Amino acid sequence: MELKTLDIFCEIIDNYGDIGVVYRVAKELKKRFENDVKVRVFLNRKDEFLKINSEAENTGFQELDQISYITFDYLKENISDIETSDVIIEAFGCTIPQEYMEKAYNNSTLLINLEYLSAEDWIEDFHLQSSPLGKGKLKKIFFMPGFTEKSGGVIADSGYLDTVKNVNENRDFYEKKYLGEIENLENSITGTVFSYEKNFEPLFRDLKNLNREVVLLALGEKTQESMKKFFEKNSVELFGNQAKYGKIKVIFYRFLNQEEYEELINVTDFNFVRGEDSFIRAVLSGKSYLWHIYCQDEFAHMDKLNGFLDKYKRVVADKGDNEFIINMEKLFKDYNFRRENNLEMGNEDYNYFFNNLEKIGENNEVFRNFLIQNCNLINKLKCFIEKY
Ligand code: TRH
Repeated sequence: MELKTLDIFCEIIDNYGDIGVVYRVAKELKKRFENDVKVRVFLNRKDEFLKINSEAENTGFQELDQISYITFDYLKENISDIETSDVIIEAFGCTIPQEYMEKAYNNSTLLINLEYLSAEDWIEDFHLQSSPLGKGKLKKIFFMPGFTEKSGGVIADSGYLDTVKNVNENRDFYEKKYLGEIENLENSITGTVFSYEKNFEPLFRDLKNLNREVVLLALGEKTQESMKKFFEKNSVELFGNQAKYGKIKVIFYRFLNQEEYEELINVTDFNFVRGEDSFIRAVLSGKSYLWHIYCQDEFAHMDKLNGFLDKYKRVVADKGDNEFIINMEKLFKDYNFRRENNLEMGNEDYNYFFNNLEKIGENNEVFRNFLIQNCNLINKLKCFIEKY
């Protein structure tokens, strides 16, 4: 199919991942389809979008970098003037407004349900399977992101890969931009922490014993609130946006727009990330990272984590370092083992991580290169649409 129009629907429930993914996919598909594809993004609400894109305004319809961003309310009010697109992407199985769907059944060709990232094996069987809609000529298919060749892959957008390269080639510039206020930067280990509710006692305990200058950039409200709990308990005072605990300095960083966040995590030595979009950014940076996975009922998040660890091990196993695998697997599991997002104390021990940042980075680079070469979601999605 020669794609001329593409609409992407996004229903934000909470957090930033849904819009984070949609914003990224919209920008990249606009760039990658060589003909002039008209791309529109429809959103149920704007709050999170306003935070990750500092150019965005609080309005029902706006155009940013040749992509239209339209609220569901605006769509419903103006439905008689809005035509549906050739291809529709419904992000994470969201509910597309009925008014739009009624028109789409007969006027659109393909509805792609772009699902959440999962490392579990069963997704390969579902990837690109169709599902009847029972009306009109519109066909629905499932697109299943994952970590294998047979899955939909991960979003390795050229915009982000260019950022990684650019930051690596211009380190001094970006260090000044993001870490300029840090004294003794050359002798410090720096890292970002972006998490859900978490008890940071084990992290501060192990970092204190490390006896090195460490700077933690705490990102997002949940991380900062969780760290504040630790500070209160240990009588650590916050001066402005900074606190000191032994040789550890914590900076409560402002919320960045998405492009700035991408730059920042490529300047620091390690990154603790959460959700799926920041996780994949960390994976594609090839640095050391820990993933705080979104907690689900009945420990479903642990199945997802185990799926990821299996895929990771398969790729890096050739390096033959058993000690590395055992230690990292244990830390990922301990970091995430919880029934719900709360401040329950975990069993994690960070010593291996902080003593082996370089080695972890080397292994992560192998995994990153494998994903870029074999599991690029954007290439797969573009190819699927073109062949359809
Ligand atoms: O915000 P998240 O926790 O989103 C999650 C996931 O989407 C998860 O799959 C979903 O089930 C759950 O919400 C409800 O984490 P994630 O996916 O890492 O998205 C964060 C986005 O925010 C990412 O695009 C990076 C961006 N970001 C900024 O733009 N600026 C910042 O300062 C920070 C910390 C993040």
